[in-house]
Amino acid sequence: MNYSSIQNQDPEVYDLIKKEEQRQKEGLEMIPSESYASSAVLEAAGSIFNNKYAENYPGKRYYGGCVNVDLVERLCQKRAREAFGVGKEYHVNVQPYSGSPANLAVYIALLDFGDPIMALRLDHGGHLTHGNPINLSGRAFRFIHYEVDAEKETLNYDEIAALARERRPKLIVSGFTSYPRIIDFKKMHDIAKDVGAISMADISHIAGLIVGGVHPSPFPFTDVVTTTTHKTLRGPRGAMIFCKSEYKEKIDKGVFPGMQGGPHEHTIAGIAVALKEAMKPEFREYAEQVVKNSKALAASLLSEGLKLVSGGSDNHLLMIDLRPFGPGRGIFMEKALEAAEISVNKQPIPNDPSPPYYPSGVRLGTAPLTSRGMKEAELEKAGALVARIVKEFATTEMPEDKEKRSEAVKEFVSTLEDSLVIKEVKAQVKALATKFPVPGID
Ligand code: DSN
Repeated sequence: MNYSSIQNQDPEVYDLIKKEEQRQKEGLEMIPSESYASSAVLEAAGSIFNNKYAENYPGKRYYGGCVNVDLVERLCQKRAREAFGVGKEYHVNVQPYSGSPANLAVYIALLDFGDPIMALRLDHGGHLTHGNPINLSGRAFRFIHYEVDAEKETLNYDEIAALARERRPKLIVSGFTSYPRIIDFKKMHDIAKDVGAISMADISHIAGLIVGGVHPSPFPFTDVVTTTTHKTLRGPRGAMIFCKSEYKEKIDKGVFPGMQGGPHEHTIAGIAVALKEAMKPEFREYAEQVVKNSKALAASLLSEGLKLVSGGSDNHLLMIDLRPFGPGRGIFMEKALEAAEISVNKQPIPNDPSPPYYPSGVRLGTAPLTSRGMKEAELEKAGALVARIVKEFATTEMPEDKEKRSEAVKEFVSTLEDSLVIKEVKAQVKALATKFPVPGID
């Protein structure tokens, strides 16, 4: 990317962009909700479509001068249908600013406040907008949470069906934020239909895997499908809502004017570019490699004696269960790995004894490294580096006293600078990372 104008006009922001470039190049980005967008996607998302107001939908805007944004939005909608292999039986709204407003727009469009909705519990892999009490979704609707199986830590469709029959929700959400296994969207849809509920799939994490043909699709049966566009799909930070045609009017009204004002047409242009890229054969290869890389990473971590939620991964992500070391240690691992330039995020795991800010797991994903061209050998190496840090630092105890936790984290971080293990791993991380170009940077 060429940042010469920023360099001339705003050296402070320019310096931060350059530092972030360096961080993204020299480190191992392993956060499963992230990936690298191409230069073409970044150019479109940074384009002069940024300047245009265009409330409402193509052909019926509240502003003049929408000739080009109408075309770009329609192009994006057409490509979205093509990429996901759906016909006119589905409408797609490409205006949601991101995944959270997309999910909330669906709820307010199709339900009344207080209506019952079923979704997966947050610490079992669900998202904040899947009814967490501190999120608007959980405050405005009556969520009934299902769980993963206590032993296998995977979805138990019989239990979900029984809960649905007992509680009669009006909408059932499948699709998750932190679930490392294949989701049977057809079963989830059938469970919803059995109780007269709307089926909704939030495919934000796995959209790229679905387009790439390595995860079963929620189409052509699921009533409503939401997705962000910036995770495995590698677009700009935005979202889309697919719905069966019968819900078109309500969904469009739910997004605008129900939830949002003017759409971000520059983002929509970027999504259009990303969708074109996602239909190329190279994208399918990338999606296949993402899954192979997750399996290689899982095998590497397991061979180091670490425990993984559900025992492994079928998609782009996995979670290390740190409970064998003790509860609440995810934050220590996130900090220690960050000190070695490996980016992961602390993550609640099923039946976590600790709260979400001090959870007992870390979550890792393979999409960013795969988009740099890394394969199984590199992911095995990355797994060994992660395991070295975990085994060295996960023995640090998290105080039971809530008041003492933040101080314990500060103290822990202060010890990392002089750690020889961190220094060694960081050098190996840099050697591994810098062998591979970064889309959008190099
Ligand atoms: N917060 C995102 C994630 O990291 O999974 C989902 O919105």
